[in-house]
Amino acid sequence: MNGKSGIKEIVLLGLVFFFVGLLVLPGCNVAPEQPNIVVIYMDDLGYGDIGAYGATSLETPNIDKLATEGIMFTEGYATSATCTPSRYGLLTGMYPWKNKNARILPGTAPLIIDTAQVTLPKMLKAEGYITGIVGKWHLGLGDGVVDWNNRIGPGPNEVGFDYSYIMAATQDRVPTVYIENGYVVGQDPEDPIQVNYKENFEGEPTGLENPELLTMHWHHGHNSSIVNGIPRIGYMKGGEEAKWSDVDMADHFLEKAGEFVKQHKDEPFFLYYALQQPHVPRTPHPRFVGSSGMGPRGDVIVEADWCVGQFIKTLEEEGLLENTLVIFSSDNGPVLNDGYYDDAVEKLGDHRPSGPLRGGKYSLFEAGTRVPFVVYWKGRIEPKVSDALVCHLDLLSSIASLVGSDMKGPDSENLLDVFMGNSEQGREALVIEATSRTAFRKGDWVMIPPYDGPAINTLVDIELGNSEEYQLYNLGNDIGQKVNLADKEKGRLNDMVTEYIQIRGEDVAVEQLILE
Ligand code: NG6
Ligand code: CA
Repeated sequence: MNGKSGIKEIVLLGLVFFFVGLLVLPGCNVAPEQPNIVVIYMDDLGYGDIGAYGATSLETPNIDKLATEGIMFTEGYATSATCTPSRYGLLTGMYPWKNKNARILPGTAPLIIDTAQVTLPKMLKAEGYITGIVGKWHLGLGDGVVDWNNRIGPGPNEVGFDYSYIMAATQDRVPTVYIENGYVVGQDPEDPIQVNYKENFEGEPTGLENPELLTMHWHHGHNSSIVNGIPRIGYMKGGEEAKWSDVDMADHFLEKAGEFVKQHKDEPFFLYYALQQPHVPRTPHPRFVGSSGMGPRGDVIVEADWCVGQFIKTLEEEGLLENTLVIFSSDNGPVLNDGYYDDAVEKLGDHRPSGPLRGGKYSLFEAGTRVPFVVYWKGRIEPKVSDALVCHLDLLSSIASLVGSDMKGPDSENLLDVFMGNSEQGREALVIEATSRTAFRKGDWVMIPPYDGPAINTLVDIELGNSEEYQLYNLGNDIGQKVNLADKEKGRLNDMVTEYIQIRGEDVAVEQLILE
């Protein structure tokens, strides 16, 4: 080898080492992996509802195990304090307040995700994953008029799910039937299903007019059609054979989730397992009745915890646990009386579903959106408690980064290092939402702009966060949002309002801008 080519080779070798180094250095692009991905999503489970997050009067050993053996985020947020917008944010990586239709939907609402939009399942499907949803949907179905007796679409299958086994909206809304890949399960052409949210079908009993038929009584709303003795929101006729059994719902979804896993154990899969608990109506299977001593709300949390344990056991038995990234969270904060007399308030004892946080479901205060948020991957993620600021929004871009996709959600930050436990650098800022109102979190501080409307929703007994004044809290030393520092911290307040308006857009600016 002559001198010149020797130098060339050394330079080339150096370059090779440099690029190989880039690949293996922590924080740099690591070769993509394809673990199975499971999102276990609860409905209305509060920050304080599980043992690992501080509950002492409720036992949730299976969820606690995920939290203590995975990363337990103490500052993990849903995008919204109600279901539809929250799930919209999770699946699309886009702030729900950017879509005016992302608000609590009736069972007849059209699909609110654009079929051209990037979604978490679509991104994974493009990377070769089989994708499935089992459980609550609540993002609308169809494009205006739905015939429940034919194929119902567009729906989950048109926004990225290969397989769907869902309830259309909520357990308290009609239609009270399961829908598999767009078809009502057990649909009988001789007994067609009709659904109407405005008026009843002639001769059909209602919760309002037929209290004698009820096994559960309504407190507010929930006085339309009666199914299984439970009055619902909306009217439904027909489909007798197809109607679900409320007390069997948890077992049913668990079985479907398990079937999906077993069927697809040999290929990378994504499963969105969206449990219905502890949303109303709370209908524990008889074997869980009385299990919590707290009435149906506690009982269905114990039931859900059992489901989570069984589901993880299935992953384990199939030899998949070490190759599955599990994310556990809840769509929004807790509520006790959400429209039925079910002893949730009366039997609460000293349990605090919101933990140390103020507010609850529907609220702009912390308990509305700050939720249990756990990331677990056996053998891969080291256990820890993290106080990095993370949001469901971020899962799309972070998981994309894990599997080697360059798709991103519009508002989704790539926090893969945080979710894998290698960094504490979460988001710097986040806009949270509650029933179409928004607030702004930056660092430890949260700013809630003035809103009209009652301070408390007296029906559900939850502080909503409305005030004529700006509110500014330092969550670093005031997690319960007790001291409003808006007057004392004028400079910070101004900065936060300015940044918030930049993110939210000028339409919110006019009434909310502070003028000194
Ligand atoms: C409310 C319902 C409540 C619950 C909620 C949706 C009434 C009076 N209240 O309108 O019971 O169904 O919608 O909850 O009807 S969520 O978790 O799906 O957002
Ligand atoms: Ca919910």
